[in-house]
Amino acid sequence: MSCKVTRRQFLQTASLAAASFPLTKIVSAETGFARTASPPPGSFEGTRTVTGGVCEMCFWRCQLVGKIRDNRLIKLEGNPKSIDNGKSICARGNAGIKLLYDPDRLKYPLKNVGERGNPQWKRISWEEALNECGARLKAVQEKYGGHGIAVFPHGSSAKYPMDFFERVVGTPNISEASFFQCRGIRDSGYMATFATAPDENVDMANAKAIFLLGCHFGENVHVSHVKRYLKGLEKGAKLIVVDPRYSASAAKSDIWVRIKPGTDTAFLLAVMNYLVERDKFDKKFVAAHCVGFQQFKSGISHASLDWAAKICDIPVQQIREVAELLASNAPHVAIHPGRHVSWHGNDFQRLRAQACLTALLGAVGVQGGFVKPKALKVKGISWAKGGEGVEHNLRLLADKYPYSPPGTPSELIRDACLTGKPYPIKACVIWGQNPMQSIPNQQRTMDALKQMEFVLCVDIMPTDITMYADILLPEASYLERFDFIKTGTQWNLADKHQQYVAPRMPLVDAMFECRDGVWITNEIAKRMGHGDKIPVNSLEEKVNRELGAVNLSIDQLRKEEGIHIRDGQDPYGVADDFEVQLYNEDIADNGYPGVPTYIPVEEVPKGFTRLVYGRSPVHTFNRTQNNVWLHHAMPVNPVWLNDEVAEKMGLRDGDEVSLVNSEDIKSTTKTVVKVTPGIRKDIVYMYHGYGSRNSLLSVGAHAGIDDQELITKLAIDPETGCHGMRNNFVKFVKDGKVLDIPA
Ligand SMILES: Nc1nc2c(c(=O)[nH]1)N[C@H]1C(S)=C(S)[C@@H](COP(=O)(O)OP(=O)(O)OC[C@H]3O[C@@H](n4cnc5c(=O)[nH]c(N)nc54)[C@H](O)[C@@H]3O)O[C@H]1N2
Ligand SMILES: Nc1nc2c(c(=O)[nH]1)N[C@H]1C(S)=C(S)[C@@H](COP(=O)(O)OP(=O)(O)OC[C@H]3O[C@@H](n4cnc5c(=O)[nH]c(N)nc54)[C@H](O)[C@@H]3O)O[C@H]1N2
Ligand code: SF4
Ligand SMILES: [Mo]
Repeated sequence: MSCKVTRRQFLQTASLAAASFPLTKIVSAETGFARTASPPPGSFEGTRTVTGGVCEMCFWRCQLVGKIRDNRLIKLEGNPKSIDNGKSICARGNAGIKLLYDPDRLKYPLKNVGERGNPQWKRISWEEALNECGARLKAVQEKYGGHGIAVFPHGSSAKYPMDFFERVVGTPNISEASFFQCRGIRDSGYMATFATAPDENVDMANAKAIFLLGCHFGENVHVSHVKRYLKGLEKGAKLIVVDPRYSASAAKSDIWVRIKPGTDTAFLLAVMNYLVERDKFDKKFVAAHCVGFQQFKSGISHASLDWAAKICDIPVQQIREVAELLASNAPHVAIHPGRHVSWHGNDFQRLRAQACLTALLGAVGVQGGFVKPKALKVKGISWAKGGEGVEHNLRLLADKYPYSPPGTPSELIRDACLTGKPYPIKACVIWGQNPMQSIPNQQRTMDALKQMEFVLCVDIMPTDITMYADILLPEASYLERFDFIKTGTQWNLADKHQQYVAPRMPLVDAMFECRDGVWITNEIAKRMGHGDKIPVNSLEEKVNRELGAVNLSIDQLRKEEGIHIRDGQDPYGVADDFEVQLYNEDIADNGYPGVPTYIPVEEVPKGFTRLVYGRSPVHTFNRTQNNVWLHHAMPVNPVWLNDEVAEKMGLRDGDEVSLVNSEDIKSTTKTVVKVTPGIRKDIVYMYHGYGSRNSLLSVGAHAGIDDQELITKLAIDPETGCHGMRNNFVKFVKDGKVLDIPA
């Protein structure tokens, strides 16, 4: 397959859908907002441009400008000054307008006068809401201690409240989705190998070969990252994609390895063993930087091509081809570390193997390889430390998960909630996370929430999780608030290395009664008796003081169109003391394999198929489901089914189905079948984030199937405590009849 793709053609795929939806118009009785599905008017006459926006439709934080007419934001664009995303933003970034003016947004504080999970909302004043939050959180703290509270944060605005609960209230039960269901294992796996976390800064733009394990760029979209990938392809890099599905990246690949899910570590071990046995590894790099080579070599010596081919269900020849292609392009190979890596509960070992492969190829600190470009550090101002300390940390108490990412594994928190051991957890603060859809086994989440004495949610939309709040507070959206200071680097410009600083500045004033997170946290802190410890009085002051520490200010940034650019440093080169633990003694001492090891995952039971999920190119998880532009681009999440299997089952493209899993949990909503040769016969695939159950979402509710509803079997990664989510098995239900999946 060729990889002759231009950047334009590629970005078209993502933007096409967003541009071609039908015209519909719904007017909300409550706000009078028109919900038009039409694109913004083509002419921007009479608009003024506001700079300083930073997108948070996802967490890549592209820099934005907004076009404003009649006090209304009518268009978002990439900030032309940006050396990161440039003028480009993705379909989701564009559609931020429709989040801002979504009639269903949370507008004022609400109190649940019904039940958790089946709420009835009563509008209350901020004063009443904050008094209740303060009093009830304080009561739980007094009765159970700081560790009687759990926090589920996500996103830039959640850091300040998270620090308050951790450092001042003494809450060790903090679980971020980005760590325990996303990329935490990657960071831990690389830390245990390279002593540094990878970021995604692998130098794809300058690589001769790019190796993607499960990453599917084009569906997974982070603008500047995708640009680096495309730049590499345009310059002729070979592309290897390991994926059970013919993904957007597989479609551009030179080698597509249609691997059996869960077996990637076996594949990596065989590639590495082949390189070692044939002396095709970087001996100089290994001698200079790697420890434990002999143990490593003997530890992987069983991994023959035949052994792996059988386990991975792929041709022997293909593994050899991959190894040869990597070796012949080394060291300029980009072994991508991945991002969502919580797959099967055997993931830490796979991430270690990926890091080891990178080292064997000497692909560190070189063009095309693993690099660590240095961005300017802007230190955040936050609460001073001084809570109860770590002795109550669940993770430490249980003496479990020595390689856990920062925070506490979500499962340990739910265990404590449900058993009261080692201590009860009786209040919960959920801020920018939707644990209903981000954490597997929804029943356990519901049960954990139901036993709480108090649940606070701070969000911008009504979602599946907000239905469990006692008090629900409306935060200002990312277009209406100061916030996070984004820093980064650009090292692909011809001989020029640059870095930038871009604080989030509001493009419009906050609407309704929405308030920012610093204000909300401070007001709660005062009412919990911690007013004396407040580190900063407003979000604007916080950002201004943080900028001050690097000789900048909000005023200065306004003059600089929202982005300050400085000279950067050459990211290439390897420090003399950079050390790679091919064999990690500490891991072995903790009772886990010290050499990367393949651990088999549960096989698909007869009559079922494995449920696999991933990113939709036009949505971010669940958070964008009510966005009318994005909804029109992809209203449901079709379930991909292999064509031969479909034929045997009598299913046709577009058939309406629901799914039932091997624990007899049935999806509460339906979707359609997508029949395709581009998927293995032993899996089905769907986009994550659909199937919201909150009826207040007038666009997104009940559209498509929520994959998380069907992910009930837990697979905990033994080294890290993170959740593996791809060991669940389903059957189809059509017209009320359960259909077995043929062998
Ligand atoms: N089954 C399954 N589970 C997964 C994944 C998967 O693919 N499949 N993906 C995993 C990954 S990679 C990740 S990163 C996580 C994502 O997990 P989450 O970040 O929890 O994802 P969302 O479901 O989008 O929920 C986000 C919540 O934050 C709210 N929100 C959005 N913006 C703001 C804001 O500015 N302020 C506040 N206060 N709230 C806001 C949204 O309305 C929503 O309620 O999920 C993980 N879990
Ligand atoms: N459009 C869009 N882009 C996003 C996001 C978004 O919500 N929307 N979210 C961002 C975030 S927070 C994250 S973490 C990243 C996630 O993006 P990725 O890290 O790319 O993760 P997923 O989307 O979960 O990846 C799913 C891919 O893995 C393949 N796969 C499934 N099982 C296996 C297996 O066992 N082995 C192999 N080799 N492959 C397998 C699937 O077929 C699919 O192609 O995307 C980021 N970018
Ligand atoms: S990748 Fe898209 S959604 Fe994410 S920050 Fe950039 S423009 Fe926004
Ligand atoms: Mo993620």
